[in-house]
Amino acid sequence: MATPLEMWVEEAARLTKPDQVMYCDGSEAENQRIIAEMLRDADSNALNEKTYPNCYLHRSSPNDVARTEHLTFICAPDKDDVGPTNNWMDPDAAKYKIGALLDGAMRGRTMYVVPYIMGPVNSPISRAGVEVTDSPYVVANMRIMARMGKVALERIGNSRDFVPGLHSLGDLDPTRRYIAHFPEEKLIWSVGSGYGGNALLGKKCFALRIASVMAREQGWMAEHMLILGLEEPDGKVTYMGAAFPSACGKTNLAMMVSALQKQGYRVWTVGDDIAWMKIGDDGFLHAINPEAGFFGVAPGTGMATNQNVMEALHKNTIFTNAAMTTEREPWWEGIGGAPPAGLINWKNELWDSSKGPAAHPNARYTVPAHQSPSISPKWEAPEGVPISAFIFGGRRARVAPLVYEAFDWQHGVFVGATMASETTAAATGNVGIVRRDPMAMLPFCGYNMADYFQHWLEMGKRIPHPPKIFHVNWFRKDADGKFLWPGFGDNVRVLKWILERVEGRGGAQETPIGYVPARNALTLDGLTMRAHAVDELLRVDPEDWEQELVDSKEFFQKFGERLPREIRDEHEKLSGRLQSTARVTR
Ligand code: OXD
Ligand code: MN
Repeated sequence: MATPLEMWVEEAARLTKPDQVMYCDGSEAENQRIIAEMLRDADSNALNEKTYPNCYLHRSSPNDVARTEHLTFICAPDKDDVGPTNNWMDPDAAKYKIGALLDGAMRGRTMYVVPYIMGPVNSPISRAGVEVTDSPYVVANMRIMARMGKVALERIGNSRDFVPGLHSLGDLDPTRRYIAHFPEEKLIWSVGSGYGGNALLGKKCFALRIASVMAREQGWMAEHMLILGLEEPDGKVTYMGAAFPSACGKTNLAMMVSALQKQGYRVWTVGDDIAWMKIGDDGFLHAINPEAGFFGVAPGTGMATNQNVMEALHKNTIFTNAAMTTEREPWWEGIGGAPPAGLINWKNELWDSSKGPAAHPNARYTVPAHQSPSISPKWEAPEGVPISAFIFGGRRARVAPLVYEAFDWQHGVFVGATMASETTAAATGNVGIVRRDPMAMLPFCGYNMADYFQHWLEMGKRIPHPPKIFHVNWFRKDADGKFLWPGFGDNVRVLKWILERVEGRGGAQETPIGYVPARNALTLDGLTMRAHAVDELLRVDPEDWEQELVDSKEFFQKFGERLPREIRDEHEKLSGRLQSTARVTR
């Protein structure tokens, strides 16, 4: 008798009509065959075997270089369940419309069946998925990003306990591109794109959009968060989850070489993008990283900004839309040094400065997580790691101070819900526009965000030892437009203050928006910063915050009556605190 998995694969094959169907076992021999298939495509190259063994460069279609949020849909029967921040399609209408594009889409191609596990193989928090795809590039990436093949097939066995995902490159025409999620069925359909965030279905589609729905139904959390451990001089490690919008430095923070390493503060990486969290028997929220690799933004990454990932990238890595040197090594802006002569840009042309950046601003690397020297010894712990702090953050030239702590969980949920950030190249559209991005989940929440805020509020009541909640902003600028804070390895100074607050130490000063570090509470030795820059970094300007309240109110109005009362209350409380501060200072 066919298993549920086989039956679903047959159904997908009946629709897409591939020439052949190949079940992937995840073995090295199979990987080499898949890579050979990928290289047959003119847009993929093997890199220098000496300096980058087993590394490849893939160039995508120039119209397919980032996530396409306007083509991403949540398909639930009731539009209100999807909410005002998601694109909605009726499930039957979506099946009809996208089904027509998938009909025969794999003719002349192989359908690869990729069973995978999101999370450590033996973790009770992990979940299985099966992606069928006609792209060998996707298979090779999935093998890095998830535990793929035989292990997953064994876990799934005869059960129906997996999230099915059907992916086809289609004809890569953006007018025939859809990334559709069916939360009721826990099903994903993606057609017309080979870009990671649209095509590696375990990542954004399953581990965030579908998992966020499962998490709400089942009482856990699926968040767009890195997970790091901060080690203190006595060897104790405290774990934190941090949510930042795409391309705001999550990977760099998670893999940071600490500026306070000599003083015994070291950062360990558990994950760089996604956290799945459940309440453990000890009353703490326990987090696993559902992924097995890092799909990170390459431009801006160099020895000075992320030494750990640079060391990790020299083997078994797939680069996407990077430039290539005459030595067949990958290159991008920010890797260090001037562009070498003879550079081939991401469009496979001989580069010169008139052609813009040599690497696409959203060029990526896909690298196995265990290759990072910073990988935590606990990164595959089946029980996950206990989380003591949540950190929200964004890219804000103004308004938000370097760091502040929420008064309590409910206020912290409000802080997360009012998060905003300047947009980046990780999604198509304008770059540098401030947009509201609650908990960095705006593009990734699989249901109505008002209900998502409610879920956060409920979780706070259920977690006996909830994480303390903080907000950071590494990107504040002075009047001349220069960054006030050095960022990168120096961000550990902020993590150290957060740790001290978690431990009940750490001086703080109360402001209307929360607690900021007291004067001298941040460890700044070894940093040459102008004295007033620190004051400027921690300044809370009531006028800026009044404006912020106007903007967030406008955003919240979209949710109408569905917005939780607690969020409205926090809004009013903040408004009251700002007004009384203004009265005192006037
Ligand atoms: C990512 C993203 O790729 O958030 O992680 O876009
Ligand atoms: Mn992300």
